[in-house]
Amino acid sequence: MELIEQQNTLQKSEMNQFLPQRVSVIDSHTGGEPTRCVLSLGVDLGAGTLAERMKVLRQQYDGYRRAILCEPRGSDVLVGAYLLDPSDPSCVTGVIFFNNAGYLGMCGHGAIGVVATLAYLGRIQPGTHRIETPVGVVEAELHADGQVTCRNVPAYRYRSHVELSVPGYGMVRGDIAWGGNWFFLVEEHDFALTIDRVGPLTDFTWAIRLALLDHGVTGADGAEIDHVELFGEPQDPANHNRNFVMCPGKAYDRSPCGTGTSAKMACLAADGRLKPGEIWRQEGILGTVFTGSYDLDEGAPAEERILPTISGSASITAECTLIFTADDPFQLGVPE
Ligand code: PYC
Repeated sequence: MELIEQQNTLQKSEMNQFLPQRVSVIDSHTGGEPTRCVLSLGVDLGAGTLAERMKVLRQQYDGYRRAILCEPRGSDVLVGAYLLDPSDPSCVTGVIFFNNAGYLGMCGHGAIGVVATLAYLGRIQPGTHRIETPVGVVEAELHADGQVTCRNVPAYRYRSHVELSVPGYGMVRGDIAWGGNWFFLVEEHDFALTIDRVGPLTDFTWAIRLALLDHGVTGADGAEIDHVELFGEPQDPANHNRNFVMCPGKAYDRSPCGTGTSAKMACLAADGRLKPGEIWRQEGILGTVFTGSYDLDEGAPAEERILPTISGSASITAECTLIFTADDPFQLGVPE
């Protein structure tokens, strides 16, 4: 308890000068995975690109992330989506995604949650809308029935059949792919992908994550691979596949994971197992489904050839104001 108090005192002295007392948020879930849209933070991140502003947020205001998402106001599974002015005027909004561990370049379920939230707020109508993220512009179509189709950033497989020695589990083979985040994708394993096996699935995927770090296995340019995705047979024969996705902060994705489905389609495309325009129905661990497909831009460099789209829907679950008071010992969240 002493350590927690010391940490909180430190965080408070860093934060008290700028933490607003009230922050408005709208919560939703996409296929079971929650998104908390932050409507305004009242901080000046400068006038740079979204990537530059994300850097300022991370360097100067990181306490906001913990305060908004972590316990006692939130939980490990929440993904935050900070809505801010886009630098590209053709976009309806900019968004910076974050979670209990840090920041996400893109987030598929989160983008669907953002579109549902903008519709709920009356800021958009059915039609196509552009959303700026730190890793590029995402195009989203809001359909009249509330379904959302997102054209993700380009996806690609970086390496295939990578052998990794995972303590306690032996040799594990997987592909490394980018789908807006970096993924290690594993098809060969002995685990049942069912909700009652979440404990062992978490242990296994987290051991893979640590082994990737220990062995220096990375994405392009030394990027950390912070998502691990397992695949198995779908429970519903109408779907092509089922997944379990471990996120960077050790929470598993309750949805089929939009960026993970994009990374999967990039691997299938590279193996000639999914053709452009063909439908891929990815079932998640709760049985919810994202429908994906991809277009091929033959003339683009290898990393930009596969243009994935993901469809799903989100439900609004709360519209509320977070309150931060100076005498709350956990004003800035429970330290990890
Ligand atoms: O849907 O892309 C996604 C995602 C990433 C992490 C959690 N969900």
